[in-house]
Amino acid sequence: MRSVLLGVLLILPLLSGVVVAHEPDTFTVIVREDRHDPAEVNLVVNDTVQYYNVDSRENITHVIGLDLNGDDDFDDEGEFSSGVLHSECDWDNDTDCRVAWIFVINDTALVGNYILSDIRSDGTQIEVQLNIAADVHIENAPDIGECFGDCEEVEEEIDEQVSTPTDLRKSALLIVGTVMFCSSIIFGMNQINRQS
Ligand SMILES: [Ca+2]
Ligand SMILES: [Ca+2]
Repeated sequence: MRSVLLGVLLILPLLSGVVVAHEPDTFTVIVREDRHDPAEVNLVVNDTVQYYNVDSRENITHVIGLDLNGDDDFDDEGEFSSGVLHSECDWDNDTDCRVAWIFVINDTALVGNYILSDIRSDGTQIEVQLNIAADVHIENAPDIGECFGDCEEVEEEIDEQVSTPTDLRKSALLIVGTVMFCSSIIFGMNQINRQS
């Protein structure tokens, strides 16, 4: 049992090494009065993008998001947004005020190419691009059921482990039967010896 456990423990790092994960990155977009720098961002799932508003025009705020139905808001099904982004905040008096949208791409359902809208409080808007790719890097993964590494030994160990009570009972019966058979032969031979 112990050796089986050890075998499994030795195999686990091998299996986990098959899928090579992408190191999460963080991208920064500067939201300006007339444009975003950069205007297009390419991400992989688990990355983060942060949109910083530096448009310091008085009383002008930005809301960036996905407006799927083009009605100039972000409250419809499947839409998402930054919320209102100010260029500066007085956090002592307004803890909800935001100057940046930190968007963590932590869901594979977000994979896709999006045209986001940056809608300003003066009614103007621009479009920017956000491309999110799946984080899939499978390298030389064996087919299901295929062996890799030193698996012959492990299979034997697993076979040992999966001996069922029925198998054990059969073995016990076989041993008892053999012993009885041998005993009867010895007994019979003794009888023959005595008679002769
Ligand atoms: Ca909408
Ligand atoms: Ca709407």
